Amino acid sequence: MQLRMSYTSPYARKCRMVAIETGLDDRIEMVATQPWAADTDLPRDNPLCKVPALLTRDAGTLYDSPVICAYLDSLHGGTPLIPAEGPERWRHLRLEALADGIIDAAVAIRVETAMRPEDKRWPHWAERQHKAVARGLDALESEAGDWGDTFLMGQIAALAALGYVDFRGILDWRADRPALAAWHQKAAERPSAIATEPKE
Ligand SMILES: N[C@@H](CCC(=O)N[C@@H](CS)C(=O)NCC(=O)O)C(=O)O
Repeated sequence: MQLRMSYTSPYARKCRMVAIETGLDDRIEMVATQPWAADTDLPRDNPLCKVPALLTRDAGTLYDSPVICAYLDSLHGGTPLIPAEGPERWRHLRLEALADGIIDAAVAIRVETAMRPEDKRWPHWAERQHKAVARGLDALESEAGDWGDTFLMGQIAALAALGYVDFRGILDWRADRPALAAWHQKAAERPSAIATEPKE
């Protein structure tokens, strides 16, 4: 399999962490791809021109990150990262959606501040995204105290979201969210987290 990814993308980081946590990383070749490059051939594999995209033998090319994570989770014989059924399944899929939403808002802030020409910026839009990040992190704070050592899909996505918020300096979140900060400090020491830390 080949994963078209970038080393800064939090969405790709979710997939890379899932690959490591499930022992599939040896079967996946990382193909660094810059989706914003003018001459990129990425639309050949993902018409949306976004990373990540996973090229597989049996299922064609897959996107986006929740689909890729679910596919990888179907390939191994260990404990599923997405529980197969019951309330836990929906808890983890909801947590992933929450974390992805935090990432969406953080990426929008990044685009607004680092890429959009200054005369085209819309402060109201940026403020909405900042509020979404803050509320999303508050929601994670309300649950993180119960996570203990559990590290399944919801926690993987949460770690990717927090890592990106830190990497881009979006929000100084720790002081008001002690349970999440304590959880993050420990979870960030996992080999899958260390191996996938965002870098330019
Ligand atoms: N919902 C998608 C989002 C993917 C995404 O937005 N990736 C960013 C990189 S962090 C990208 O490729 N952006 C290029 C663009 O928006 O044109 C997923 O979960 O995979």
